[in-house]
Amino acid sequence: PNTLHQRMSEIVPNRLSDIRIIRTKYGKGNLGNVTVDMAYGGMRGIVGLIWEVSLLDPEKGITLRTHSLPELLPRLPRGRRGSEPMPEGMLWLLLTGEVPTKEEALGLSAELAKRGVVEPWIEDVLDQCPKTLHPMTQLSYAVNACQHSSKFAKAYASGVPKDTYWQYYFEDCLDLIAKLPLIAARIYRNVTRAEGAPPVGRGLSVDVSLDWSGNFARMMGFESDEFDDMLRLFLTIHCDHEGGNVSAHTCHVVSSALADPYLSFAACMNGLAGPLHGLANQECLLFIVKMREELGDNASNDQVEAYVRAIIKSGQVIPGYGHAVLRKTDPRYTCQKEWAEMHLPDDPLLKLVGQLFEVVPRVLAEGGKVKNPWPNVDAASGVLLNHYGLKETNYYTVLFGVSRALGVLSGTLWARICGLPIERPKSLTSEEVVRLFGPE
Ligand code: FCX
Repeated sequence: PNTLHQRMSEIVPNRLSDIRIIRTKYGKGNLGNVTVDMAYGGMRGIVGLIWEVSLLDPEKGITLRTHSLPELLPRLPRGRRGSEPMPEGMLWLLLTGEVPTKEEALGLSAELAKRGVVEPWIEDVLDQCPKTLHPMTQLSYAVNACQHSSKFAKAYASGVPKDTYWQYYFEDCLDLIAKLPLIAARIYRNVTRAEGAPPVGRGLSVDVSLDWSGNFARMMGFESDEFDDMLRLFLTIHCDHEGGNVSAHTCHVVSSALADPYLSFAACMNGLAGPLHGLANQECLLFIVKMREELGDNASNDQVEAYVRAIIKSGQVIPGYGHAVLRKTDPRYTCQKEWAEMHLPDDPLLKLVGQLFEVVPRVLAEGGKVKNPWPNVDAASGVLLNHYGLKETNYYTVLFGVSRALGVLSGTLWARICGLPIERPKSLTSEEVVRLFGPE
């Protein structure tokens, strides 16, 4: 079968010629007006980015290379073990636009396993982190450190031609994706070790007979096939959500200065660690667990509603609900909820997830302030992880981050393939707004 690099080398020239035609034909097309409110309002609705690998529709949710999630999941190849798609297949799709064959996905899996090594001093650095250092901080720290072996940074410094940049970028992206399970599993083992126990030390390594996700699960210390499948699903569906969200956009802007994939992705992880973005999956499980502690296992919908109203009244948000772009239930929530209903129907936390779905959208919709009252990707994921024994909520965003690497590095690599320039939108001061629009 084709390797990913071979296939990319065939696709890139054709795609670049398509893009040249698109720009010649439509380059002067108008993408909309920008108002002062949009500039103050988090740039909502301003179209200002090209992100080749995915597109978010407010009603239908994410499309990955034109495929909706429910249509794509059954089509992605399964590995030698398990019944859920291999995230490697998603990576192939995002980079090439083509659903890979099973052989191609397995080939990519083997290639990632071969590349999955981390310099020993970086392992030592992680072992020296205090257990109390947030796992996302440790992740960002380790990814930055891996920049030491960036092939792109070295090639750039040696003056390679611009049209070959993407080849080195590609190498770094695959190396980084391959290293992530090892890095993230080490962080997990260190933060969950018993009080007084030594850190992981030597001896954690990738098994070349396992897939990317299987390796990750095994190195974290999880052994069951069902956990492996749940992780495959999690890592496949959290990969990308078009280019303007905080993590993807951060990766894109940092990389536009030709910072290598390690530096760009570490910055992206710092954005994902914000509570309004990726950290919401941690917040979400904490919210559900606390609600259960207060209301018990047989709470009525009326009690759940009163609880939710009190939280909103105190000025807090309901984690797992709302979205900046989506205006319907997130399909990523739906597929996790369906998995949970099939595999853990009696989990008491799942019952609360269902009750929240019955109550929260109606409550949030009152008054019309919240633009999307429906659940997002984070509303169900914590319950799945918790069910299989992954109970350390402050680790959840690391799992999100490992998955996000597939999407943001694919989107960013395509930005380098297209030779997009350094990003530099114009900003204004408030005085300038008055000068432009106000009375003399
Ligand atoms: N609970 C309570 N209030 C909410 C709310 C929620 N879940 N979602 C939005 N609101 C409030 C906002 O706080 C804002 O209030 P303000 O005007 O007093 O500041 C108002 O409704 C309008 O916000 P809206 O335009 O609908 O939403 P934004 O685009 O500003 O923000 C997020 C979108 C996702 C940040 C917001 O809905 C939120 O805070 N949700 C809870 C946190 C969460 O689940 N984040 C994860 C999102 C995502 F899936 C991810 O990135 O991982």
